Amino acid sequence: MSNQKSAIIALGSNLQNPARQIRAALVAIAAHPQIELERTSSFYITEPVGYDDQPDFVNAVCAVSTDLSGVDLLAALNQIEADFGRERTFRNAPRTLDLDIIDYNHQSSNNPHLTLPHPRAHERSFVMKPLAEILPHFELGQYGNAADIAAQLGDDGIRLLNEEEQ
Ligand code: PH2
Ligand code: MG
Ligand code: MG
Repeated sequence: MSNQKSAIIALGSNLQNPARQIRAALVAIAAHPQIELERTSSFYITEPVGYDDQPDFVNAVCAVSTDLSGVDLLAALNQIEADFGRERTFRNAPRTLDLDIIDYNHQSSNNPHLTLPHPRAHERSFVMKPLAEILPHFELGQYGNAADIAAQLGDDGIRLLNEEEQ
């Protein structure tokens, strides 16, 4: 592939066997002809943020390279979400699969459809902890490196998925 860009994608699920959804989503991402999966974090069990009355999530982060533009990468991820039966009901609602672009080639964008870096990633340990695991020195926009941001957020409400739970 020519003109490769790097991107960070956060994965989340809290319906219909979340760990299986995340594993299958990684397979779907890797199978896309224009996306190469470079690194994948461990899976984490995380308490819901924003809307509490829903099951815990499984979250993970992956690093990819791609020759897609940011907007085309978003469209590809939205298509995978739809393939996994994602229904969009209300903000922060439970979901079979959520794929969010956290960073695209270290670009900044105010496009309301694709704000870069992701405007809330630095506040969310369920994104920063797995990102710090795979790329501790990753510089997330103006917010500093992943390891420092994750350390500041702490470990409340997040733990590694046990092997028996996979
Ligand atoms: N995603 C949200 C809102 N709240 N909480 C957790 N723990 N994990 C998520 O992936 C998540 C969330 C919106 O996309
Ligand atoms: Mg999200
Ligand atoms: Mg999303």
